[in-house]
Amino acid sequence: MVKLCAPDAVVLIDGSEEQKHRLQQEAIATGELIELNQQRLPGCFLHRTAQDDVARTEHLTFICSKRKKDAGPTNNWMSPALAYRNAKRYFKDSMQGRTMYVIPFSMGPVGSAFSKIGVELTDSIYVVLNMMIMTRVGEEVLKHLGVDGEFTKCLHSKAELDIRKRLILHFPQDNAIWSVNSGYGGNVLLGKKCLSLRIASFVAHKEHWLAEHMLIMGIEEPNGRIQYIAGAFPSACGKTNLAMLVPPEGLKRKGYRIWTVGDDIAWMRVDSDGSLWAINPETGFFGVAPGTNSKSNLNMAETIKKDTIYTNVLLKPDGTVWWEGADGPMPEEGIDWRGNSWRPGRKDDHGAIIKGAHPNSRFTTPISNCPSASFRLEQHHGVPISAIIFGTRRCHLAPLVYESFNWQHGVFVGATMASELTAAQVGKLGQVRRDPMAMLPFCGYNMADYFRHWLMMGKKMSNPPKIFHVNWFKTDAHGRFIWPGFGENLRVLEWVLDRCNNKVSAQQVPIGYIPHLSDLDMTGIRLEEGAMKKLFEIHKEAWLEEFKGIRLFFHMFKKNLPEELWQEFELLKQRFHAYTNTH
Ligand code: OXD
Ligand code: MN
Repeated sequence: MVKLCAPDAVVLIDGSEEQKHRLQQEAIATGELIELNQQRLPGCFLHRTAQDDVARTEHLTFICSKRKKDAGPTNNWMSPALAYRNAKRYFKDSMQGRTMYVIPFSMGPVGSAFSKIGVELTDSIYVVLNMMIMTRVGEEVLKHLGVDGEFTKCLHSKAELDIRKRLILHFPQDNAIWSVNSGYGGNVLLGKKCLSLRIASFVAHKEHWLAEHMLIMGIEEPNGRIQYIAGAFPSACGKTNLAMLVPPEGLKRKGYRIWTVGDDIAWMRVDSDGSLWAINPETGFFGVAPGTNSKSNLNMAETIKKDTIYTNVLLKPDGTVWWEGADGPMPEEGIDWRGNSWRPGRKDDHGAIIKGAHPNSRFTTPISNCPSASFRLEQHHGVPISAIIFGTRRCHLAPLVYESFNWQHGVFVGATMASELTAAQVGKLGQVRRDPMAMLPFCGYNMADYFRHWLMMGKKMSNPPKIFHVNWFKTDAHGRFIWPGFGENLRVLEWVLDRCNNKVSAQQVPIGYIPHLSDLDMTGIRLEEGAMKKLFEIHKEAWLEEFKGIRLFFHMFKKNLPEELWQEFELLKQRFHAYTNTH
């Protein structure tokens, strides 16, 4: 790789504080990082990306399996030979005048049976410093790897940061990832989406475990019992907030405590007790800044006060940072994410208000700083999962919560997940996008095989987690959210755990089990008249309409779709056939 990229120097990242400090100073000197006010935000820095390099570029992301059908109909595919050839052109001499950093990293506690090792080569100090927050990095990893250990070979170069030459390539058969011409986290912190989801899902299929786009949280009752939930939600649907939820006033008397294990990725294995156990392979959060404040997420607001790298937020004159929806008043001036001088209310040439922070501006921050961080983060065997929840964003269709009938039906629920696009995404507002298990952009192999793998995993467990579906986003006739969300979501999780613990019965409807309303603790919360009824309405016509989308989606996989999913679809249709709108 040195021969290909031709760096001036090669530096091995040892994971030491001294080296980190040196790199921070170097990045400040080159302008890659801006040092923030160290009294107010100790250990914090700001970074700005190129203006066309602010989010994951799914259309430039490829699964380069030998056969196209192994990537499946939902992934972009390129043959390995062509992908290597194309990318080599961009990597050629790309590090001239730069240093190549060699980052040995472990996803998961070093030495755990869950964990996987990667080595990322990069010409970006920003990447090095972010990887030091997000993963376990350095000599300890190399020692564990030994001279002949298996590792994912990750190559990254900023090259020219040219979007026309950007490629994010995954070679599952070679256990390799090549990323070029980007500096955006999701494209370049190769331990995250690229290794821990796309490559890991491929490996997990072979090795009989699950690599999922899921948060992991523990809910502790006053008697000290902690139960863990894993939850898959599409990007930007509140996974991070849920993972570190603060119990609402009305439930305070019950003395719950929430433990955050992870906010984005879960690796799960069947243990000898027949249950599913999970680790979060990461050690940091790469969270969305806008909307984060001490009301929406108190634990995160505390976490990001130190040791944090901010990307594309507004810089205030006092050397602190701000974003739309941050705590405190809107600043009177600042430098926006593009590096331009900014004042509130200023408009661009099209008459749109210029934002201080990019809507996808981020912070990279260590989990260990989080007040709700689980004490089991370093435990090699992970935590046992009692329930899996699949969450979507639907204005009308899905009720606040329902439980699947069994594992196979739960897999169908996950496989048919879909969300309505929001203003933050490209596409028609309200348009539905299928996002099975929230893995559409992250599954490293054919999704039909992935569904089959999920079905098979259910058969391996004598005590599988129960599978639920939630939707925090139902709206009323005026387009307002009916459910307040945030901490109040604990009321729903409480019911989920009551079901896992066989404490309450439920009502059967065609899509699954929904709560008896009296089983949801609504102490201290007042919703509008009829709100609860609306939250649990099952609209036959709307579901019949939904079936068209499901059928189209399933047909994409042709004969490869597991028969069990067609069966579940049939059963669902039959249950609706016998159903009249009673709710
Ligand atoms: C993320 C994402 O950044 O899902 O976590 O896009
Ligand atoms: Mn994510």
